[in-house]
Amino acid sequence: MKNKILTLLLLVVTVAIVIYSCSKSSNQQSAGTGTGGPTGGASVSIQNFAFVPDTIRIKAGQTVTWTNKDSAPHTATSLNGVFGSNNLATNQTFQFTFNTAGTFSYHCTVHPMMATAYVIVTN
Ligand SMILES: [Cu+2]
Repeated sequence: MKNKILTLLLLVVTVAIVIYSCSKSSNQQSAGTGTGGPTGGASVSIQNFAFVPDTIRIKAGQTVTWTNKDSAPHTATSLNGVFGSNNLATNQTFQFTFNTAGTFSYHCTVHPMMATAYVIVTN
């Protein structure tokens, strides 16, 4: 009888440890997916044929870095010619520094069906 209780106790502790370590590792994953670079810029991922996030706000003088997370090529191309990347392969990046305030809309020239995204620059 005492052995049964000890075995049960051991089982409960083991399950508790497994649940704790699982929740701990998922917390670490979500902590790593923040936006905003370390040097006062911002980062945009291009994934699943969308710019994520689709709207970012930065201060004049800050740099935006786009990273293509898809296997398909994409571009980040300003609608009014302010900036434009080449075709970005998987994990390739493109950077542009916005020195003037305004709202800059951009899209992907490879995929016209991809939604337009925005960089909002304030002073
Ligand atoms: Cu694209």
